[in-house]
Amino acid sequence: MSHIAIGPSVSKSPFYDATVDAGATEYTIYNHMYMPMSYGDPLGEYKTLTTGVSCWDVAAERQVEIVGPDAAALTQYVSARNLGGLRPGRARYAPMCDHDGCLINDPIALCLAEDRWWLSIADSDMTLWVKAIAGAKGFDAEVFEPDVSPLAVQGPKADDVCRTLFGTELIDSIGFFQHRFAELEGIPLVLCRSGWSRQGGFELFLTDGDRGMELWDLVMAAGEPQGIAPGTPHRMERIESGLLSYGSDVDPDTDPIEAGLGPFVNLDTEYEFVGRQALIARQTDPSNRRRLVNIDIDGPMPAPQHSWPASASGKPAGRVRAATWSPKLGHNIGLALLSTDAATPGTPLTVDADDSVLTATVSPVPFGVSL
Ligand code: THG
Repeated sequence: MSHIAIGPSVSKSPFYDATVDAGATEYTIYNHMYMPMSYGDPLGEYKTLTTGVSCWDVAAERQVEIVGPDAAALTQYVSARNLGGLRPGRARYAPMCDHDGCLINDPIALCLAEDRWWLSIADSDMTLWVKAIAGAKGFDAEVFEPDVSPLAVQGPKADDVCRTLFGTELIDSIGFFQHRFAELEGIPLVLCRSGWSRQGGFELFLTDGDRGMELWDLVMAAGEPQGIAPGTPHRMERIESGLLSYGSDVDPDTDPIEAGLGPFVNLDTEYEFVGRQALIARQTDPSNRRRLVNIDIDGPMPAPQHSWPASASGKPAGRVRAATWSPKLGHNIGLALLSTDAATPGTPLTVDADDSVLTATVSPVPFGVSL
């Protein structure tokens, strides 16, 4: 069997050795970095995440730091969401588009200070993009990738663990998508109530990459009474919860509204942002528009390694972009990017899943809302 070579062009996170010691069995490459995907027990890890608390190395969620007099204006110009009123200590989910109105990343924008912002990115090279936009448009701001590595503490017991670490007063004063500069035994970090699950919790944005092992050990020790275990962003939970995975769920010609991110995009703004005009034009041309929908899949299925073609009434309808077993529903579910006529609830689909043919049905409402 062939393996992917471990080489210097892909970097290791400050928590990498801790994840190896903790028994990570699978890594993916995300933002040119190894990111743990599994510790070998998907259902056990799902249970820990949904009933207890788990600790994730998500250092591969890199930051684009934007600093300077035009930092706020530049961050707004590259964001399809209105960031007006976003004050220091607050964050907002802010999809980014190219000039064709297509989604190129779906970061969380964190306002650290009026003139200092982070875009906490999904898997695409946004430092290059924002730097290029800044240079081409003459924004007075520095754009770079800082030494910042998020460690996520997620699950219904995450608050308890974080109270042990940071104190009840601080933890209970931080609302959803709010953040504070904090320290843990002298380890500098930004503490944010966020994370890629709907189970609640925090992300600890470590700002000194030499201290990853120390931070990991502190979190694991503090979480012992709650039975904290190492985990990873979890495919089952995130599909059940309706959280978008930019790299998996969309293709390069998908706009944020097709991807279901309409509520996080503002087209009626008085200012320009990259892709605004194109996005408006796409809305007025419904002919080839698509929609990312949830589907229920009948019976067993092979493990998906890439997207699968789907058809409705014998005609090509789009592709199944992601699929998983749902512990909550007790059957397989997925996300399909379909032409709008095939995307109506109840539409029966035939899915060409490698060597097997599956049947599926478009679900009535997004899982994130219904479950
Ligand atoms: N945390 C951090 N960086 C990240 C992610 C993260 N970068 C990559 C990826 N995840 C970015 N994508 C998302 C997608 C969804 C959410 C966060 C990041 C999310 N969405 C909520 C929702 O859809 O309900 C809240 C949106 C809102 O109310 O604004 O949390 O997880 N650091």
